[in-house]
Amino acid sequence: MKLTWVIPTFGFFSLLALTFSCKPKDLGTTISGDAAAKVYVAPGQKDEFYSFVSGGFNGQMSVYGIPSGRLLRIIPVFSQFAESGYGYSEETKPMLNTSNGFVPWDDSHHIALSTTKGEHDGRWVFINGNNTPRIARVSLKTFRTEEIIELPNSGGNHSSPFLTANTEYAVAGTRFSVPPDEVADVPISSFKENFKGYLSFVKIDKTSGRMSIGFQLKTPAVSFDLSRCGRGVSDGWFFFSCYNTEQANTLLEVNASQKDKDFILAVNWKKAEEYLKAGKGKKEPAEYAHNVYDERTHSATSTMIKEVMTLDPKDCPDMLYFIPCPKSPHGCDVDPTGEYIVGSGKLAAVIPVFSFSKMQKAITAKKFDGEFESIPVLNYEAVLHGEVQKPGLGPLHTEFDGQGNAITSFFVSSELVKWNIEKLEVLDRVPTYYSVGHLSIPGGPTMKPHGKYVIAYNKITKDRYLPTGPELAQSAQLYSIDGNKMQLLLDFPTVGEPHYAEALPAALVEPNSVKFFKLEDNFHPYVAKGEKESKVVRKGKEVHVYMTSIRSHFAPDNIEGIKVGDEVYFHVTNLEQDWDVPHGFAIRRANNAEILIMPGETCTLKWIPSKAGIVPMYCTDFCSALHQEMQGYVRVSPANSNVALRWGTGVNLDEEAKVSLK
Ligand code: RUQ
Ligand code: CUA
Repeated sequence: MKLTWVIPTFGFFSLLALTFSCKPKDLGTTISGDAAAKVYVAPGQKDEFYSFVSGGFNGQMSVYGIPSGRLLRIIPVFSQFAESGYGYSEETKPMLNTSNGFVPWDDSHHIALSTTKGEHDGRWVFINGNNTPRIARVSLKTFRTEEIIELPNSGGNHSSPFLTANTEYAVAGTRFSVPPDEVADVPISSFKENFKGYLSFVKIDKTSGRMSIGFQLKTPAVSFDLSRCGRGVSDGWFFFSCYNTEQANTLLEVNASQKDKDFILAVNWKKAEEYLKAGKGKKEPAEYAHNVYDERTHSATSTMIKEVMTLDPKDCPDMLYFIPCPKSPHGCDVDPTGEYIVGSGKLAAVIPVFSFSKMQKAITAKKFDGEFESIPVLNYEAVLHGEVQKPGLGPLHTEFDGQGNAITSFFVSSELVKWNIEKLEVLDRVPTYYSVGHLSIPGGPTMKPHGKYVIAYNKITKDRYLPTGPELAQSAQLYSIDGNKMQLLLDFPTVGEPHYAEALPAALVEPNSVKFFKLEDNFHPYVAKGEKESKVVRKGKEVHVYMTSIRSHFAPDNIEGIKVGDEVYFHVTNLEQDWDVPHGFAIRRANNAEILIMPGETCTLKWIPSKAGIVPMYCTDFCSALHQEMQGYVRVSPANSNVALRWGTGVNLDEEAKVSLK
């Protein structure tokens, strides 16, 4: 490998940063006359696409309608979320459990919509937890996080989650190589001996979507950045961009930018499966949480798993190959046919496009340029389809329009560039306002892009919107791509920092959307399926309130006999059996949160009264004209009092209250 650009390279990038402000010259305020009509979704009309957008450092996912850019929902995944009580209710707390205990906030980057035969199937959306390495699965029926699995031996789960064409696996590559969890305490300077890269292959059950770690590949210690699976001709393969092949452990901005070329790692995962079957895997000790939300009990459980299957490439020849790729590649994207693999070297001056069939030939003919830690390095020229010349500065990500073209985002030169994959010719470029990271074409990463629009997800959006103090909204920009020229149609602010986003036709999701949960299918251990079943049960200091809510009262709404220091659980079942009639529940002096209960669901708020007195509780979600009347009282008595436990709704407790026998 050439080492020509050692110092000049660092200078080159700094120079880029200095000379190119991220702000294009024209402010992009003049857009053509019919732009508004193209994104106008009239009142009462619905959008054509759902777009699932990562919330970045907020650890959530948000859902927008496209083309209007209207925010429809925020789905909490890796962070507590006050709007729904996620991570606050007793039922959802286990979702945020990890080998490091309860973690209420994470950073998310990449969205992955499930596919069947390489096309969107509208079943699930996956997203990564970056800091505490995890993958989550969200149901597109309920728009709720159903499952989270932690990944051992990983640090910074960035290259994640990427799905195989039939959603057999979600894969995840570690961004920070680290020593295996079991060998944790080593000198940092022993990077080359002790650190490893780990690629996790998380199996996904065909019907239930349930995740389990199939195996982890132990690879040389590099930083895995992004990935895509093969499809069509390259089905059975995975491609991961890697940087820091210098294996630096300090000042990476210089030390990991030394080499002229880093790598794309090509993984034959079908072969890995064969090696596993042949008994080449090793079970190693590990510790990671697997959290599952069960729709029947409306509750999550967290299980700690103690071992993981690993495969060492040393025992598995012909499974991994390195493709040299200029220079610190970020995005690694595979075109809809599966033949072309696009590496976006964020410090490179060209976009290299690799050919899968050439790669196969090069492997057979053993056209290798040596090895990197015993993994063959393919000859660059032998696997190269060609390079896109002068595409722009700082290429990051590429999506496909399904018409044989690719569109790449350029962070440094702040633009989207469209180019032809076969001919490698630049066809069109448009400015973005300002620094674009990811981009998204509906269906763009699948075998059948839906096309029509490209959305640029921009950072550093100075003066694009009304100022809001030191922090500004990040911005999505929607362009039409169905004409010859890309045309800017709309700006809309986003929640958090959008990294990746993926959009699919509403028709794949809308018909399956759950309207409410059937009460008869509610198997929550503390459900009350009617007001008659509402009750208060004391077990020592623990008090369980089996409460119901219906427009516009709670049962019970008067409770006495609660004592200071009790551990009170309000298990509220929403008896409504109609769409969009949630009830909320809040009680004074709760130091946890409020809860929001969907029709047919049971949700639990834990409350430890700290003072004697009369404590009001009420519904927090405007549910009827008499919402303001939806309230009640709890009498809290001193710890040593002998006020009887009694409760009711619409009765005088002194005359006809229900009294607990316990
Ligand atoms: S990475 S720009 Cu995770 Cu490109 Cu967001
Ligand atoms: Cu129930 Cu407001």
